[in-house]
Amino acid sequence: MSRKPVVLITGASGEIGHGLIDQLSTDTDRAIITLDLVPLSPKLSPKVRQHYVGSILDQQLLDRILAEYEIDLIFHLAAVLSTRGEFAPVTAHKVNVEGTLALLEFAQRQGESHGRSVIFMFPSSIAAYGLSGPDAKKRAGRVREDEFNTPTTMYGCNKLYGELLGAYYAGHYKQLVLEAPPSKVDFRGLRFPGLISAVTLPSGGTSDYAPEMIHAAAQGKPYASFVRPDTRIPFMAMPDAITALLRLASTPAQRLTRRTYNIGAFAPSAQEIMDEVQLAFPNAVITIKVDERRQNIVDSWPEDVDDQAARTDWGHSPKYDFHKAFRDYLIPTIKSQYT
Ligand code: AKB
Repeated sequence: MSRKPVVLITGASGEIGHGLIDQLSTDTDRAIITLDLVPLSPKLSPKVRQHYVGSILDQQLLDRILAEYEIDLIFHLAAVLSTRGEFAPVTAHKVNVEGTLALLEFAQRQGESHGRSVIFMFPSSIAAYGLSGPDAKKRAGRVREDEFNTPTTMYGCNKLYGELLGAYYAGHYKQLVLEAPPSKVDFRGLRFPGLISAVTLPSGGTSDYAPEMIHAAAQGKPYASFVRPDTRIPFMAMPDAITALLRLASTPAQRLTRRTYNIGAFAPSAQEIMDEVQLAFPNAVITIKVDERRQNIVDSWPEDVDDQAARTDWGHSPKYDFHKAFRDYLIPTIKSQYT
């Protein structure tokens, strides 16, 4: 039992969780507690105070955590991604919407119990956008947060609604109830581009062609890209995604002009990614086998995002551009991992 402030990470065993736990555990003042459907990897376990194996939809489990810990920062990473969500839309809605609602309510109750605001970090996605196809995408160029909010995937709809729910809890919670407790949720969302990690592979996403191509080449396995070579969406190296989460979480609330921010880094075409992978792994066998349905999803996401608000308000400044991400992070780390 601890009454010291702790950080809660849901979906901790996923891609972002790995990097986030590594980084957060270097801050010895704040213990980490985690929640996931599966146990944490042996490498991560020693870095957290307590790991709960269970579902974010398990109210009894959330009540137990509420009673045992004083939480003032939540990274709500648990989600069903865009490809998997199309095969199981009701499950995706349960996890992505009902799970987020349960966690927002949990944050409000935590805040009421200790009297301080709970910072609620929510990874949203470029899937919150919906453009009508490659031509519209080309015309739109770098999109701003409030444009084209007409997603076509269950995951995108869920993320966009998650942003709205967060803004509701932060700004209008029980607005008609006289003497209702004030909002205790300080909601902060980040619309992530496709993320590429050198140490883990994503599962169930539609931006997965980039990380899959790189990891396959490093292992000497052939890879068939499921998108056309001219497909372009924004990507980011995982260390920059972790930095962005931590930087936004630690920015004083009065500096923030939005609840959810775009963040970008680089926006290569699939062909440019293939060329870079081929350069690093000359024997790589990469072919194209377009999956029209997944292609349609990627074609509805923007070519790039306008992240000026994030740069101005809290200093978003990715360390890795496209070439640096490959040469200084992805290729050396992946090579050492597979050899
Ligand atoms: C996905 O492809 O579902 C995610 C995303 C872009 O949010 N990686």
